[in-house]
Amino acid sequence: MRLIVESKPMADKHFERILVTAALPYANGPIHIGHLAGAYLPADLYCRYQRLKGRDVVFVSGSDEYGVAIMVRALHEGITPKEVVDRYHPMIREAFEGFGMSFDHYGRTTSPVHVETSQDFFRYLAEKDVFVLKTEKQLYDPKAGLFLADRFVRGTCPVCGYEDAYGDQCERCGTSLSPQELINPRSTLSDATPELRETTHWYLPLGRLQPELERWIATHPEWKPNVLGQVKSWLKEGLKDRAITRDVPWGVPVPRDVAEKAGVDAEGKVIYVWFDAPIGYISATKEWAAEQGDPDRWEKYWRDDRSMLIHFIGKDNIVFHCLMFPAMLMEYDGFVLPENVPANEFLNLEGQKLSTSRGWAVWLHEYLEAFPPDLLRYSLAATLPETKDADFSWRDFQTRSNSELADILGNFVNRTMTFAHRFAEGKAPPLVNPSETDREALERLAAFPARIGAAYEAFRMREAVFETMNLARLGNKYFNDTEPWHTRKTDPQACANTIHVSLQICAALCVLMEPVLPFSAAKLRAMLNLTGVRASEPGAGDESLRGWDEAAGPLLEPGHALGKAQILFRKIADEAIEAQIAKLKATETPEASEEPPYEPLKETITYDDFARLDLRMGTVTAAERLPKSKKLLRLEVDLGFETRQILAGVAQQMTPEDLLGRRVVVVANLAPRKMMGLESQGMLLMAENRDGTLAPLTSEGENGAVVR
Ligand code: B3M
Ligand code: ZN
Repeated sequence: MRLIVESKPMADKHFERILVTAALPYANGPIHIGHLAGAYLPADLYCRYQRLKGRDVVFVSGSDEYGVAIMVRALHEGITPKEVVDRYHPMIREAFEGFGMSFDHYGRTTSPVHVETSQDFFRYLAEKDVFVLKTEKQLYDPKAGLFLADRFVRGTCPVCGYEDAYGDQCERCGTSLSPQELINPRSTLSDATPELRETTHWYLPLGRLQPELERWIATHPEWKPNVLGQVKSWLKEGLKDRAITRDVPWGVPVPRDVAEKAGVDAEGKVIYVWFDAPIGYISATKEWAAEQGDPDRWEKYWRDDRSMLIHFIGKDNIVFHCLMFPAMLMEYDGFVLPENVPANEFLNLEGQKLSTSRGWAVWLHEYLEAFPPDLLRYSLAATLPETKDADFSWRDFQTRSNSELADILGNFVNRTMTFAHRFAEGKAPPLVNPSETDREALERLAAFPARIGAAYEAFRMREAVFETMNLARLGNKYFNDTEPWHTRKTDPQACANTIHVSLQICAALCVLMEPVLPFSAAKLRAMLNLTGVRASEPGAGDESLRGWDEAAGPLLEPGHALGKAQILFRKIADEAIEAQIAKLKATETPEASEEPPYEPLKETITYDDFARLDLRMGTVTAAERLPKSKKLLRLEVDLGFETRQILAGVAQQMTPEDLLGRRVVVVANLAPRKMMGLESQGMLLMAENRDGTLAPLTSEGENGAVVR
């Protein structure tokens, strides 16, 4: 099969097959509507459309199972990274299935094929001398015995002073940082102050590759402006070499032979997740080919320039798919480069940013318990964040479902089926002496496949969906204009013609709505008893069948017997929507659902170590702020046998009144220390909660009593 892509920008290129990828979601949690709207739904719409066109499409994705995101989740839950991905990978895969994501293969990056493929890729580029080795000082946690990846260091942002900035970015002011820039850095693993240690890593020399990347990007002026905008700003800033290995215990190991040749100890070194993850697209294609019983077939999609590669991603992944991965592919000769990267912007929910940690999300597996998948597919597809951020709201979802799917599309199909069964014996009547209105309706119908198709080809999914609904609108208008409820009595042939034309519109709709509404299309297919038509599922692209283009002409022969009528879309009641809104509000947790970690235990001590402390009961008899100090309170504590002056560093958490009169435990044999010109003669014991608040240790014991 030879396919010629009709959309303008690609008019001069001839492709024979299409390889579509959708970003690999991190297997560190379930997925939500934001994921769907960013990459998966548009990719699925595109693939289903292309399959209906009869084109050779392979659609791959998979779970991204390495990287710090997974390690953080594992630490959080107190399980191993492997346990994390084994929990979430099946969950994600099932949610995708439930939404009809028509992957030809959905893989995972812990698969042996993937590990080998990424190691081979790394090895090939290493042997070609593409990489640069650099030995540098990096932050190391001496307590945990680990080099600290960006996310494992927190400290004060040098730009805005936020005390909890990550090593790679300050979440308050958005500045991107390197861990060394943080003030007072600390390890989130152990709270230790990281030290600088030498380590050697492989770098992808993006700086050197920039001119080649620029030349290639210049050949794609047709890319979406939001994508080109980001790419150009990265290029303008000048690409920096990127480390593509890490010292962490979770990832694809750096191949030993490569390390040996370079004279580097491979122990504990893994390939950076953003190097291996996009290779996951290749591994998934390999696994797919093997499943097809044709293991070499993946090369046709990756290493033949008649193959068109399209990456569907969210906007936060642009630099990796438009610059870094293409650079890798360029250096590994013979690979195709992406023909387009139609990245989407972000989806908000009820006017607020989606946030996993705050519970502000609609989880796909939960949605599926309440509503059919097609309703969300439609609602999201109609409002995709294609050029700017978009908002999903439950009310809008209800309106789209009720006023568009049920009232326009469902209603048109329902009227047509009812008339056909009641007044045409459940068959498609022949068209005899069609009126001007009949002919015009058929002519206008004929234009739809090309019009909707052009929108899909140009990645304008919203427009494609809008045009699809316009065909149902056309159907309703035609039905109203021809008034078959009158002609049924006055002019039976005119009524039969209305039924004929309406059924042809239903059949065309059945094909044309399938990308966005695959489950309902299958229902409609059964209702119409429509056979001999291609499906949009993987492997269903039989060329001898009728498909997208044939939807322009009549799909139903006169005399064709219809199936039973069913309801396509049920209306959503207000209560069902209110329940969703209430649920969202209820699960919304305050900002810090990312709960502060428990402090790790200190090393074991003997009883003798403990017995060296002299702890005594005392009563706070005076407490005051020190005018020049933000942190210190000056206390007087009565120990029974004497009174001590103690400077306590608690002024940010407590007022003098909080402590005055309290019975407290004092470390009585702590060496005195001068602070702000005053001597502190001991220390109060306090419990420090994980949120940083303090509670003094107290007891009923008399002043001077020994605590042991
Ligand atoms: N897992 C990041 C993300 O989920 C990453 C994408 C990989 S695509 C090769 O946004
Ligand atoms: Zn900041």
